Amino acid sequence: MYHKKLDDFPKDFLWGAASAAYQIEGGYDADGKGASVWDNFTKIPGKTFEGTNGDVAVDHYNRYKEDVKLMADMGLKAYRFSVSWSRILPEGTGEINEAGLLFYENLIDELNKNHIEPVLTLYHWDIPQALQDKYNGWESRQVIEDFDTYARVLFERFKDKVKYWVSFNEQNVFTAMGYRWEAHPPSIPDVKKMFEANHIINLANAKAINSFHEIVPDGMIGPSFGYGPMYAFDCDPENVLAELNGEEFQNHWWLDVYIHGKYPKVTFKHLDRLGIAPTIEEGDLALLQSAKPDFLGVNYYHGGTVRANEIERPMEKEEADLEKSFEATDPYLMKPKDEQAQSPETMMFTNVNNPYLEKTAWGWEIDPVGIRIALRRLQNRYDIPMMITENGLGAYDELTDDKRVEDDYRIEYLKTHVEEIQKAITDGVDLIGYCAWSFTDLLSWLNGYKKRYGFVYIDRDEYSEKNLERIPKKSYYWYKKVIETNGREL
Ligand code: BGP
Repeated sequence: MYHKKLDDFPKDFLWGAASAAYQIEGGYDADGKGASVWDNFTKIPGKTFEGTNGDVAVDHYNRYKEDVKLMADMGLKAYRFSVSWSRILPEGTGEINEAGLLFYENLIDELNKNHIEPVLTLYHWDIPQALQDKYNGWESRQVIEDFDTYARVLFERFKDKVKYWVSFNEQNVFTAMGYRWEAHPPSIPDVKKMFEANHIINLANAKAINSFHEIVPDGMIGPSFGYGPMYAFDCDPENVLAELNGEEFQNHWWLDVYIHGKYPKVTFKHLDRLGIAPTIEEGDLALLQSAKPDFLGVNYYHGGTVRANEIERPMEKEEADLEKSFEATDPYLMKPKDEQAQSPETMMFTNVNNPYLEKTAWGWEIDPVGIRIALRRLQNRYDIPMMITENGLGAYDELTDDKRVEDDYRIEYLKTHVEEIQKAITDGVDLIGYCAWSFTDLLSWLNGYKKRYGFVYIDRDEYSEKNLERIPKKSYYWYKKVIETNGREL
């Protein structure tokens, strides 16, 4: 849609920035904190870049006041952060660690005092190690109860201080990274387990949302989903079908459950035929349907381009051979079932390069129009208020001798994305806020400290904590202006 004149951003638009506990806090065992799976995983040789971990991270645990001061000076309207479960319940369940609660309470008070809306994420990937040891974490239904207990502690304590809550961060990412790609804990390559654990997380999400509505009736809660819109490689109908498959398998598989409480039929049937669909017990669907998020958090970095997999269109000879060796040409018979089950998307689509898009230094596509497409598709399908809970550029930054960071590339990235967001709002999308990733530089889960995202440079690297000095980058002053003018000056 072409607009001659764009709408203004809503008057109370939440211009924000985001972070996650493990990536910024440090203080990994301070004041009674228990270990999380990330505390242990990062110590396994070879798992992270140069063996980096979050033991100290950017020391936000000790320097939160200084960080909030920088936010306030910038005029930030919202700050999204996550709570570390094992700071609150060191064993995951049982005894509450008051010192842990107090840390977050002080942070929240500091934010409120400075008129910065806290956006609290309950879970950003750091389940207590104790629960992993006790019953394999997200693989056991016991975790539904335990997560609810943890969430209730926070709801009760902060119900009058925090209005916006995120339940789970990027469930699609942490389940796939943990159970398919061995890149995150628990590092178990088992697709069946991934779908089982994912279903249990859906139930935990639903139960916690219901508890929230009981305890914090005036607040708003929703999951943050890592959404990447799928594009068809071209208008070959086979490729359009592949796009449909990709969108359903990669996105609707989670989003339909969050918003409508049910799994998309085609993907469910596909997974069922491969023997990897989740086990649905009596009462599960009723629970999923009873929980309605108040908004959807959207983390947007890039989408993906797909075309039909060759397997769907066998060559003549292969086809003939197949007919000989199988009674039917059912594609499900082409490979042994358990092999297919390891990569269930093979039959649905294959990822290809998008020739129209440039990439970051880490190979992520840069696609500002994609954020508008994402918002439009989500508005269209789910019709729910949304908040961009992450969006940003990971880049190498250089600190000059006179302590400046001229990150014009980051400004360009954010500016082009915010422009597309404004178009989406003008189209009619209901967007309540935008949280850039991230406020300060922080630990990139697998890429150490050189893949930087922040508005504020942190003087440390993989090899030394140096002095952890905070240095606002050029983008910090750019965003300050954006906020001041409510997006009129980009
Ligand atoms: C998202 C995570 C964030 C953050 C971001 C950038 O998936 O929710 O926690 O890490 O990606 O990722 P990376 O640090 O790998 O570049």
